[in-house]
Amino acid sequence: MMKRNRKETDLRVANCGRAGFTLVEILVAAAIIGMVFVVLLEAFTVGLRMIEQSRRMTMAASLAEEIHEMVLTLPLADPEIPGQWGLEAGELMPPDDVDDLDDQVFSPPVGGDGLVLTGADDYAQHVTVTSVSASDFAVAVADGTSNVCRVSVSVTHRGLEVSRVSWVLVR
Ligand SMILES: [Ca+2]
Ligand SMILES: [Ca+2]
Repeated sequence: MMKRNRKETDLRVANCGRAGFTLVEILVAAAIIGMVFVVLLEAFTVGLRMIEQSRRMTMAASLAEEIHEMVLTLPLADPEIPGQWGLEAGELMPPDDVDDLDDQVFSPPVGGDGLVLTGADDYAQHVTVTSVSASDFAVAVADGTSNVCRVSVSVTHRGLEVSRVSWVLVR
């Protein structure tokens, strides 16, 4: 009887040595899990930031395109008062010539039809129109003295520029 009890005790002692984890092992495992969690959280945050940045750039490109559509069918000079640069007296948006858009800021942004777009209140379209030389589009000339102009659109989100595009119009 004594012999059997002693054997059982020896077995239990031996099993206790192998089963379970030590405090050090648990702390090391917790530290590793913590580090992995921090890395995953950081990757997730960076991913979200990139998605948001991509969404803003797509929206900015779309808002610049709205201005492009707006000017496509407009004459360079006003049909009634062709010699004046900018909005003619008493005129309001939408424009009836391209130079009406010079130094205009649309906040909230407008569509190609001049109507305010919904769902884009944090964005603004800043438009400049510059006359350029017909022989060298990189050379600016006095406003209204050329049949070529460069239209530039800067799109901002909460005051920070997201994109800037420009194109040349020849009439
Ligand atoms: Ca006009
Ligand atoms: Ca005008």
